[in-house]
Amino acid sequence: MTRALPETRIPRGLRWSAATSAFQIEGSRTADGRGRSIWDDFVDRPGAVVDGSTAEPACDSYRRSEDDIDLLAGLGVDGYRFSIPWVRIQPAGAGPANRVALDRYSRFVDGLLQRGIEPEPTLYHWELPSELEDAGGWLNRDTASRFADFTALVAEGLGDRVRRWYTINEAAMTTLQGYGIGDLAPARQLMFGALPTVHHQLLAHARAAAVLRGAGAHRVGLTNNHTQVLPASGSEADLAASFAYDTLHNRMFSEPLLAGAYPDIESLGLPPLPVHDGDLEAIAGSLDFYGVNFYNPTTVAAAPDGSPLPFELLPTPGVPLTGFGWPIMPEALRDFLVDLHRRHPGMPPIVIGENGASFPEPDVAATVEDDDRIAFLSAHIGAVADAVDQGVRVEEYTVWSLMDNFEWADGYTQRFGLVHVDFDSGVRTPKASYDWYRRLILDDRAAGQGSTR
Ligand code: GBH
Repeated sequence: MTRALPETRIPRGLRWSAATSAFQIEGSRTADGRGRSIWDDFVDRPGAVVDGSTAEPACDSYRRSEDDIDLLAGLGVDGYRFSIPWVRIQPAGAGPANRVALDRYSRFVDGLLQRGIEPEPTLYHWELPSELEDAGGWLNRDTASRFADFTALVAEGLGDRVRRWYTINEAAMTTLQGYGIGDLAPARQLMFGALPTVHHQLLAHARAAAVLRGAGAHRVGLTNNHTQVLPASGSEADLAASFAYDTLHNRMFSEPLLAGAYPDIESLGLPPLPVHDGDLEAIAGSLDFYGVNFYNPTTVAAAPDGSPLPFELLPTPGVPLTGFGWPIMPEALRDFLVDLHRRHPGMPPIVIGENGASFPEPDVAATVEDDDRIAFLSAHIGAVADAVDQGVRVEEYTVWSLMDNFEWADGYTQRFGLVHVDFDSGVRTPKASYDWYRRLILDDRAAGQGSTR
């Protein structure tokens, strides 16, 4: 059978990776003394997850990690972005390391290295220990210090072999959806009362980065979720609303890292962030790479009268949608990267920490032919190539996700994987996109032979 695959413009010289996060794939939520996190509390609350699923056993990856390594080796990626849950290492968020769990990740790191895959752990992919949430969670400045303690334990156990680290995944989602609106854990609805969590997460990142550097890490970064904001019209009201949304979703998280200061959120009528002397200096100098997780653009209009928010989010007109209903617009990724680089010309190299899409997949036979995912990834990799042509420095591209997994409040209803997972049997079946990505990586290596990477 011949299938027409899209021509992909490949940005040369990049590292190619795939990503997952622990809660979304591991299962075994009580194994080896694992403690409880805000996501255990979330999924155990009836009605919180749309399909009633509980991330158990998910992909069963805590036990099937050899299968995952085989898949990664077959794919031929340079690196694997996975996460190490705080509650497996410090079940109650403080105290000595749980050796059994730390040894398990140590063996996993060795397994990756033996197959030539660079381990790229994330230290916070949303699994805050429940005890720390009870003490205020990310509203509490002390959580940043606790995170540095946890980081020190992991660095002690793995720092001799792990060179690349991600600290915090998508602080914006935790602030806006976790503490602001409440559709992700810890499901609080504080609206703008959530804002201190921005600063405490960035501070946690900075403290962890210092610990990792002390332990000999070569590349330390974090990854932010970004969206390209598209004003619904050129009206002054829509432009002002777009500026407010861009500030809250993007710039509040990027500028302290890239410019050493928060944007002026007081001018939007918001309270100042709880910044102490020295914090901004620590945050600004903390990155070897800047992670961008990109899924879609966001169309923004002025808020209707009486709205509690200074903007309204609208569907993006004239573009196709993913299975999740997210607008597909690859050029928005190019424009985002070019704008960011133009505003911060001296910024560290960018890593695309996540990019991908869910599409409806009724059964295995149908799922393996996922041309829609291939088209999505191909167009977004092309958009990265366009940005690189315009002078943006990008060093790595990461597909979300290696395999179908537990999509948070959406349970098993959204499949993002290059590999199909049967959540009853645990069986993994590579999709067409897996083979496509494998060949893209091979092509790029062949094209780059003789040059230094
Ligand atoms: C990431 O979050 C997470 O890091 C990862 O764990 C998760 O599995 C993955 O992405 C897929 O969701 O309604 O059209 O305005 C993604 C953050 C926030 C990106 C919501 C898309 C809404 C699009 N997402 N956003 S739309």
